[in-house]
Amino acid sequence: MKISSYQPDQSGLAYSVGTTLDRFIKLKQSDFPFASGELSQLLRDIALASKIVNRETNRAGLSNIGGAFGQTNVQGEEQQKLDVIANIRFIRALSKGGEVCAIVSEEEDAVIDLNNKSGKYVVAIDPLDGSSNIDVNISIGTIFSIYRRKTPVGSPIREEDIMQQGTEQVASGYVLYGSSTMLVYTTGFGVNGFTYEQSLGEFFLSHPMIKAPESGSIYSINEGTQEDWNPGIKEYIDNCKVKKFSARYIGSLVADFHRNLLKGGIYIYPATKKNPNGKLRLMYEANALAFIAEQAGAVATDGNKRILEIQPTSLHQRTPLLIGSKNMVAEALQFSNKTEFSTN
Ligand code: FDP
Repeated sequence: MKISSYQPDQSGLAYSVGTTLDRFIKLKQSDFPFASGELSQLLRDIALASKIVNRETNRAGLSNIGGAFGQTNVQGEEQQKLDVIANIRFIRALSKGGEVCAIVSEEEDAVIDLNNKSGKYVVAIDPLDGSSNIDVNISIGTIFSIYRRKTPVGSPIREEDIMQQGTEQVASGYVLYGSSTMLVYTTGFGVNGFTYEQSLGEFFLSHPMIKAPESGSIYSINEGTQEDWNPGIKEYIDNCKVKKFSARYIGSLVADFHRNLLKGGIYIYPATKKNPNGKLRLMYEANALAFIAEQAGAVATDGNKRILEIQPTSLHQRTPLLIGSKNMVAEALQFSNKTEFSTN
């Protein structure tokens, strides 16, 4: 019997499809000194649910799942059918996996206790962000944060398991359902992005070790609300215009954040008269993106404080958010610090 050792193909006829998310997660499991594979499985559960949500969003115009659901969520916002579907899909995936004990979701008033005796992790999730863009074929996203519970595994869930600062996240990420679908995540060892290959049904590593440019020339803010901003923010944006920066605002946080992360830019959702504490939610929007931003060399603040160090006091707490390239956020703060932001 002849045995020859494996030689990678040199013909160039069959290009390599690259590293799948599953393989990458497995390779990186050893980054955690006491990893037993649960966090890896949890990330895979999220990826699976995101593939299903991707399928639903892709055919939303064809099936009867577009439009409003006819109910409002806890923040009084009208729920879209796809908001509800995504919420069900993610909660189902997380409850079946066995790694999660509790879930905080934008679509749920209360913490969901999964009554899972072996679950070590708490997940905070915005199942479908940017939902006002669903019906008009514009990018939307999913945002998630993962925490390790503080109290012993198997004991009843307590407030301290849920109300953790962003610095305690063990992983966070987002899925962008855009011109291509991407999953970007961090476990505190850099940020990696994966693009979904529809025909193979797999995410492949496409953006290894993302680094945010330190400066940029894109600013993203809803300028329609400018009469309600503090004067410092208005001055900063006026200054962006003097510098002939580009205004880019999709109105889907994930999409606006992702573009600025790759190209260099700043996203601002300030305190306004209508939303004196900002509009975005600390626990399942700002914290997750702040962790990613910092891991990529960018920064995130509420105007006074690092986002990751804000102590949450309620599940659906809002926060002003300035996030993006280091130098741009620093400059925005110089302008905005002339007046105060509110954080509670
Ligand atoms: P949406 O209300 O459509 O879900 O998370 C809230 C969010 O979208 C962000 O994705 C988006 O950046 C922002 O609100 C848009 O708010 P405005 O319409 O006030 O600009």
